Amino acid sequence: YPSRLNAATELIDVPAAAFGPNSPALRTPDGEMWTYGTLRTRANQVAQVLTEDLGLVTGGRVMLRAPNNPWAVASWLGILKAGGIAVTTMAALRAREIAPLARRTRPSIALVDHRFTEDVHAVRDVAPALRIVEYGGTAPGDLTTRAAGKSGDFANVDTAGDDVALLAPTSGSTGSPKITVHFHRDILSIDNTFGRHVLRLLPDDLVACTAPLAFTFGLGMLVVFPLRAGACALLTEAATPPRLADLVERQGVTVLATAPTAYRAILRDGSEHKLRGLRTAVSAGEHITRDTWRRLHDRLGLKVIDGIGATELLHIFISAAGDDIRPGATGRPVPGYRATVLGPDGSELGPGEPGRLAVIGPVGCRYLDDERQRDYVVGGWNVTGDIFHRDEDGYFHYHARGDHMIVSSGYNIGGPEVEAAIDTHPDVLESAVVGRPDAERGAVVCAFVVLRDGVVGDAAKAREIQDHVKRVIAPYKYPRDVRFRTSLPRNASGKLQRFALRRIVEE
Ligand code: 3SK
Repeated sequence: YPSRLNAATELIDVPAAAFGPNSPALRTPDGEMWTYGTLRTRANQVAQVLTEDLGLVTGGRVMLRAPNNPWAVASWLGILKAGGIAVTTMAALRAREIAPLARRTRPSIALVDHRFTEDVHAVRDVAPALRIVEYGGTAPGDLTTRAAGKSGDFANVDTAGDDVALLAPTSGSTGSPKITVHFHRDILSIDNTFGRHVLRLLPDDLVACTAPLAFTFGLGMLVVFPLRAGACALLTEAATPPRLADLVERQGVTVLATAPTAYRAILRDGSEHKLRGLRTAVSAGEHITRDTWRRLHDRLGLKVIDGIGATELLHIFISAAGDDIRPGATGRPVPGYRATVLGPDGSELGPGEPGRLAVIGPVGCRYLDDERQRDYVVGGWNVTGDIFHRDEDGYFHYHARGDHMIVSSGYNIGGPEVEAAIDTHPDVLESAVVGRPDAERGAVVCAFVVLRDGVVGDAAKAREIQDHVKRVIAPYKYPRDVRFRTSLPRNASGKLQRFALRRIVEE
């Protein structure tokens, strides 16, 4: 990569010129359409608002909080153009989850969809100088009104390829989020590896993805890959499986990227015929079983591209497409990456031996001021928490998640974070959370809860605890299964025996 590089130039300015300013770049299910020219102008206007009105300086951090919609994309590109650093946060997060992110990333500005401002205002005590700018509402100084007053001419800030462009939090298994740091060149790298070699979008493609833009899987699928290919992204704020299959059919989606849960749900309700127009389907976020893969293949002739990625590495690093796919295996290292399997002592294991997956490539893990970097990057390898084995042909096969992370419907849910939320309920003495295997969601959060003396653990109390968790942290993390116990299994030194709980739910 050239030493001076602003990723936004390659993501919108160059494509707008190459594919034509009138080519469709973004669509929404209710008929809104932004061309490449419109997106470039609006991203420029956001950059003008940030630098001229809000005093953003190069390297300044801007928090983004919005569901998937065109202004969220324009905001993200505008931040990059202005030489700022985007701090992406999921719209579903609550104040309690945003506060540690704000404390650690220290944004000076937050660009927030007007429906999600309340929780950002609630973190003012940790970020008193934060300027919150809404969009989409009627508040004075709204981003869209400010943008409309700008010329739309902006010369991108001359950043270096290894200047930071993105701070992407990852929930982690410990409850305290890790914040991954990514450069301008990293953003283009994911397209030059997975995008170009595996996904191979075409300018006529319409791409849909259920992941939020704040999850780098969604950012790649809906922004980076389509824009670099001259394709169009369909931005949906919420698309649950039956609606997702309808959307694919009605909108003429040609490329769908979602978690295996969504494919299983579509197969279960028999709406898979609505996916007939798909040219490509991508499954990531969790492992797709051979059975789900086969059923999609047998009914639709689709060869689903499976992939494993990590926020630490921005996107997918093991995958396969077309005739390279071996059903049941995740795939091989994406061109540009090398992968291996490490044993407990850190030595490389041979074919067939399961161990920790380790990867090396153009994007590497850099945590923001976090000692856990030492556990993730060992001897130059990025050591993921996942257990895999490699076969004789170099294909990688998934076994399990190696840490206390529960992957449910493609969402990574840190067990300790859910426990901490449950424990704030006044009737709860203590709790422990594990993943219970689930045919539809891959796993669901199962909570073992010890109540205070005299409190009755019945269905009403379970619902009360579930509602409480939904208020305290992002609702998708709530325990779908709540089981009451008089005590939790502990060893002699008082350490929780989580494996004993796992054994119960796996029975
Ligand atoms: O596999 C994942 O969880 C992932 C994480 C970040 C980006 C992309 C993917 C597929």
